[in-house]
Amino acid sequence: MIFKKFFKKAKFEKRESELDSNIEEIPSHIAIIMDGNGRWAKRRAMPRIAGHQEGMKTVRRIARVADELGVKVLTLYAFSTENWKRPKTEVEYLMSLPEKFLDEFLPEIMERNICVQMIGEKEGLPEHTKRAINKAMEKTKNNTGLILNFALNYGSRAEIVKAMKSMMKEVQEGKLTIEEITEETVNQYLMTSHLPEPDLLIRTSGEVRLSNFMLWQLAYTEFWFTETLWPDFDEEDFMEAIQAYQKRNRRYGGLTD
Ligand code: V07
Repeated sequence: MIFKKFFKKAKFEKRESELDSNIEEIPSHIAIIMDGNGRWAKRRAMPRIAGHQEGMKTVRRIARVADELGVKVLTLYAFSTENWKRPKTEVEYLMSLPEKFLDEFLPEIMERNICVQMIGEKEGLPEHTKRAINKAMEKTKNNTGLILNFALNYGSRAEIVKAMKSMMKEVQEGKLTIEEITEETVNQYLMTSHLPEPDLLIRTSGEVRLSNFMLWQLAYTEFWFTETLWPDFDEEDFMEAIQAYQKRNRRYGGLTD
């Protein structure tokens, strides 16, 4: 079984069998707010960038397990439009991470048939960051496995404003009438138009808010929060979140039956 390698310890055997019997309920789209990297470093009296570097290793681990479990889309909030307010050195380091990550992980991404995508304002990113991401997106565009979707320079309200502007432009040009506009129309103008809505949102590090992340898309999503800091988040935590999702889904199923 594909779960075996993530559940070596006996105490997880029960959880493994529960997941096994619910393989059809693995959430198709999981979105994660990867919080707590700075705090992880601070607790170790290390610089914040050490936390970001450790957080990048977690991205690799979780992308692997998501792929193994058959998750279709994994959206990771890597950099918000608010993050530009951080110290210049920290922002510069963060903007070097996509290159670092892809230098090391792109061969495995290709082996695993993973497709790299991005949502957010690419134009606001430094040239070298854009280049690395474009290269990875181009190289993996025909891969049919897991979609590894990075939210970078992303803000949900800005996304909605942009969508409204292009929609209204179409109205102004007579290509769309106000009467025709439905929820599906609005959806088509968002950066996620080609993706299913997230089934499960995970936020690490004990914060319980959305921080301008996928406000429209999360309307029906199950939320799961943990105190665990992102660099400490592991395969078992990820499975625990999926299991909580499956339990809630089963309850809901019972009520509607
Ligand atoms: C970043 C590591 C994870 C914790 C959160 C903040 C720091 C991976 C990427 C990345 C982005 C695009 C891409 C490939 C990899 C990344 C930023 C920060 C800005 F195509 N991790 N990671 N980008 N952190």
